[in-house]
Amino acid sequence: MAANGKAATEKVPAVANPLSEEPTGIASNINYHAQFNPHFSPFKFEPDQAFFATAESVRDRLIKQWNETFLHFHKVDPKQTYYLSMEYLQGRALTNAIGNLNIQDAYADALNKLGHELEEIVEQEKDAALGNGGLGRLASCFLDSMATLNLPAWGYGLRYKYGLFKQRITKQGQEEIAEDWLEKFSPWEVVRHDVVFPVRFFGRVEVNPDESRKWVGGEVVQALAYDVPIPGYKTKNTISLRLWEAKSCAENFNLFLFNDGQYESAAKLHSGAQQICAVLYPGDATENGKLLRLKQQFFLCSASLQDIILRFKERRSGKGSWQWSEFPSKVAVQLNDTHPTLAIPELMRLLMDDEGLGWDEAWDVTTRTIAYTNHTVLPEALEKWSQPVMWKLLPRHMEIIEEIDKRFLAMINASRPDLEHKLSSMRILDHNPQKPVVRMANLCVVSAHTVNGVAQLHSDILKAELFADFVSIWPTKFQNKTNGITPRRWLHFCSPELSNIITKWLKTDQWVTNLDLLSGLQKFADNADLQNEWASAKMANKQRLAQYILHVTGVSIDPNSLFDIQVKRIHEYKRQLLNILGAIYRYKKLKEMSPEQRKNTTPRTVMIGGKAFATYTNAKRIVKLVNDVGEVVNNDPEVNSYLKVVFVPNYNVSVAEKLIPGSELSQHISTAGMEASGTSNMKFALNGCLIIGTLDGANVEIREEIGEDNFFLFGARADEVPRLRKERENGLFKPDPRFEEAKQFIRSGAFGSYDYNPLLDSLEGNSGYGRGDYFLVGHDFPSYMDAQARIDEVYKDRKKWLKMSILSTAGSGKFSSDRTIAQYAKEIWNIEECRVP
Ligand code: HBZ
Repeated sequence: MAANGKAATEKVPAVANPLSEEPTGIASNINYHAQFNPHFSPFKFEPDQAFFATAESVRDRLIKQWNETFLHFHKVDPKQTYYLSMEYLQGRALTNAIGNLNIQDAYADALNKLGHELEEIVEQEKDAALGNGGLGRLASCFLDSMATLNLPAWGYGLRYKYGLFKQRITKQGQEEIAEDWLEKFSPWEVVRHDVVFPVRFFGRVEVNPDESRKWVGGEVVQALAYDVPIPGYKTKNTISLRLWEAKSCAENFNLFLFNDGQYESAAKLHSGAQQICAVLYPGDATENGKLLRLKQQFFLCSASLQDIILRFKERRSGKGSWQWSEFPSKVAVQLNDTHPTLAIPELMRLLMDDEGLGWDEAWDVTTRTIAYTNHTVLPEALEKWSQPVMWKLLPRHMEIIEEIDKRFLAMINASRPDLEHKLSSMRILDHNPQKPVVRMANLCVVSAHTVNGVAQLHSDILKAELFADFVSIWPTKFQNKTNGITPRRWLHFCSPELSNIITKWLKTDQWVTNLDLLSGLQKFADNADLQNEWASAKMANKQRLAQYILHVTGVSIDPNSLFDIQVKRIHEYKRQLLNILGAIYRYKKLKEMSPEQRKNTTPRTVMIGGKAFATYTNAKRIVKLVNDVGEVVNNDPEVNSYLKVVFVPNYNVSVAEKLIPGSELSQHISTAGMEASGTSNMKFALNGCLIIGTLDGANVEIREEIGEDNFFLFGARADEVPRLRKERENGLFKPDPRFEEAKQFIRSGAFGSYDYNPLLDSLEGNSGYGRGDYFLVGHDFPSYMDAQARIDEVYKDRKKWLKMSILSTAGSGKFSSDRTIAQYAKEIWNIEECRVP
């Protein structure tokens, strides 16, 4: 039943006019889907059903643009980019789709006619969380920009049944629950039963009389395509995210065994195939389910490359004769970190064994096609695959990798004898007898035409450290592409109030696709009218956020307090522990103050959210600590009007869309040199939120852009970190008394009886990463607290704070993913706009 209590389906006729732009026509079309969708009873029209019907009606119009885009690309046959990523964090799609199509108002009216509110319907959608964190969300922002810039580009990924887990907070801390995002179905995907490719595992290599080779035997799994439309903003161009699902073929079901009553054996190959896309790999540097993960990676690479090659042939054959050497002028493949590295030997195999090219020709095509992005310097996140496992699963690919390694070795020996002593660390194959492995990053660096980092500092570190020896061989191979975020999702749609104010003051809405225009706000930063409008938009967002926090945690927070937020994966290098230790110290001092003294402090609400990997013990302890601190502080009537500490449960894309617009201060406080870029820092800054941060990742560039006076800087610089760690090891570190006091307060049991000693011990002596306080929480604590004290003071000066807030937004133009993608297009992919007329 509709929200207004009437069976709305009776009032509005069901007419399928998928392209109607006015509310009545849209309402009819929604109604049509509500009545004829086989998944629901036509007699009900409750919010979830209304969501699916609305989404399907939007999909109708997307499909039209999508087909036109596909046909246009086919006709023009431009060079096209294929983005290969094991992760996409798409979040919800409805607001984004109607926003990009510029039909939000008509849809809101249409839903009203049907007795629903758009805001309520939007909340029915489950997040598509096919990613772990920053790397996956970056891929999704990139797709939005590729479509918006009218670039011929597609994404390829895997259709996991279970994406990132749902986080539930209990007395014990974090609990992980499988999240079935496809529980009902996804209204956005279109299954392509005609797009199926075989993917082989295991088996053996046969050598033919002419020395050519063939990979045979083993198991074959079918890759079935599901396409998700990705609309650009105010353009017809709608590109594809093609997600592969693994299927078994009927021959793999053993009817003989089944009839013999051996049901499990009969279905063994079948269920093996289903496992491949069952769950997203729990990323962020962990050891897990190695063989399955390797299978997933190969599955993505093999299916995608077969598809790409087929499309290349189809498009070329329409143009008369063609040659394989043209492939790199028609195809660019970008590897999102090393996870799809197997695309390199797989492309070589397809070209040599299936298409009959010789090594040199295949190598030339492959290396001119593939480029690689690195997203981390953390040693534990650099992928290394066991050689024996690889020989078993992918024998032909290991032959090819051996040959690449052999030729690389020969090249060095012939041309760079000075690097001979470096060869053992530069080689692709590490023949350490205890643990022989394939170094995937080295395979990428040797084979890709371009290697890039994701922020200037990170790219510099890659060149100076991780890949320094390779730089001396190929100095021009290495680039920087500072990350970006889509301004559509991360400002225009998630904060319509602020977006309207910006449009009003800039007298144009062009900033939505040309974010540099935001700099036009600089000259109004002191303007009292703008400041008042800005403050009231921020306040509205804070109030909405406060309602949300109350709803999900039961904690009531004061919208007049400073909203201080840190949301990201929980990891020791991201230093949520530094944040909570600071909050604990603040709490202790508040307790020691007189009521009069407290009145002079700046009231704060500290919000921390993020998921910890299930077996990362210290990360889970941090989650528990934040919750325990919140329990004590929020229930302490003496101080709880001056400080609240809230753990925001189940942080994901749609939660971020609620938090970021309501933020005033956000924390990006990783140990310098460890966060490759960070992207939430950009989202917060864009929304007028001030940053407290270290000189790490993209913080460096954000500070440059918005001005150092508008950034609360603290902590060691990346180039000081090695020395500080040494000093610490040698017992030369003298802790700040405030740091000792905060830790001691936890040890005293102020936050309950849970044993936090193992966590606190990681900040002392010889533990953690083998050395005490590897992440330098102790070293940075005093400068962090000093920066926090500056923040408290500045916040009291409303005008100054608002000016800094406006300047943050004004200085964020560089961090549009449109800028990032335009740079990839020009400087790496060599592709051009291909706009649907
Ligand atoms: O990529 C992140 C970086 O930590 C962050 O600084 C950067 O902004 C972002 C986009 O460039 N890296 C990840 O998110 N990494 C993973 O999620 C990951 C996933 C699977 C793995 C290893 C890491 O096996």
